[in-house]
Amino acid sequence: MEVRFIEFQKHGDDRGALIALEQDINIPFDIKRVYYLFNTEKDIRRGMHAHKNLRQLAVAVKGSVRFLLDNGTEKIELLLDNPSQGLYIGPGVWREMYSFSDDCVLMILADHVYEESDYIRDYDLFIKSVVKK
Ligand code: T46
Repeated sequence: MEVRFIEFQKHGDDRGALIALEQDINIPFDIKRVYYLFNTEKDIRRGMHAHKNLRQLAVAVKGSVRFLLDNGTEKIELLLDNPSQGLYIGPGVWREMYSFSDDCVLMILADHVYEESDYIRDYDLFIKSVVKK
C-alpha cells in the first residue's frame, strides 16, 4: 500500500516549535494545493473515496484523527496526532477519516489542484479499478 509516515525535523527553542514543509526536501512531490479540515464533528466520517492519481500528505496540525486506509487487498487503521509527522497517501488508496478530536485541524498538501474527475467515490468501483490493475 502506498502509505507511509514522514517524520519532520522540529526546530524548537524556548519560544516554541517550528516545522517547515518543503517541496522535494521533506515533501515527496510538487505542492500544488493546500487545504485543511476543521470544525469537524466527532461522530462524522469523511473521505470515503480513493484518488486515481493524486498524491497527498496529511498533517494533524492540532488534535487527532483516525484514518482507515484500504488498497483493496489490505486495510490499515492509523492515528494521526502529532504535528511533527505527516501521513503520505499515494494513488489507489481508499481513505476514511473519523474520531476527529474537537480541536482537530487536519492540513493536507496535494500534488494537484482540485479535480472531481480524479475521485472514485463508489467502493465497488474502487474494488473493480484495483482488480483491473
Ligand atoms: C481527501 C481527504 C483527506 C473543493 O472545492 N476543493 C478542494 O480542494 C477540496 C479538497 C474539496 N472541495 C470541495 C468539494 C466538496 O464540495 O469541498 C467539499 C468537501 O470535499 P470532500 O467531501 O471531498 O471532503 P473530504 O473531507 O471527504 O475529503 C477531502 C478531500 O476531498 C480528499 O481529496 O483525500 O479530504
